[in-house]
Amino acid sequence: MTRRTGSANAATKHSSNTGLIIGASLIVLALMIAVIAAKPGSGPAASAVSTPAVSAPAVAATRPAAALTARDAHFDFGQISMKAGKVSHSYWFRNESADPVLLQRVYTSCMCTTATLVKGARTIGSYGMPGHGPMPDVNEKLAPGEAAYVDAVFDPAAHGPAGLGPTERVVTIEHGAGKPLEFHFTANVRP
Ligand SMILES: [Cu+2]
Repeated sequence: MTRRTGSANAATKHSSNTGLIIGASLIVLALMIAVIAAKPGSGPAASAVSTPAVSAPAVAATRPAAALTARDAHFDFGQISMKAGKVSHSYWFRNESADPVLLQRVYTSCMCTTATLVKGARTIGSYGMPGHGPMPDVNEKLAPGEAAYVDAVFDPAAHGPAGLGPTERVVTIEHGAGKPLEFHFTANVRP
């Protein structure tokens, strides 16, 4: 009984207060509009300065430097022997972009080096130096977030005695999302 009466009184008080609050708010709002209208330049100018300063670094941070990124683009075989035969190294790379990337061509910088593309359970290639035998296009799509690798095989005996000493070779992947990806290796070839 008492609770009901109390709540009824509170409701009555509340509704009468609401009228006062709305009235006061309208006066305050009218004053604010008058102040803003009196200085038309201040409001828009302030927001125009602050908006690019905040949004520009955020956009740059979310955009990756390249769609395809290599885990390690350089490898050193160290000292290797012609007699011991071929050596190989796998270079992993990943599609960091939100779109599929078309892998167009894979080739090497010299006929002593071949490269095989391995994507999932599939082995594609191998590919050699342009101008040395047939060079079919790869035409494989790498899905967003998907990783693959190229297996580079170097034959230190391919050049005979002329191939002794320090050497460097490159495996290149041309793709549809910017600068070609390059994988380098070095070796010091001994007899
Ligand atoms: Cu060579």
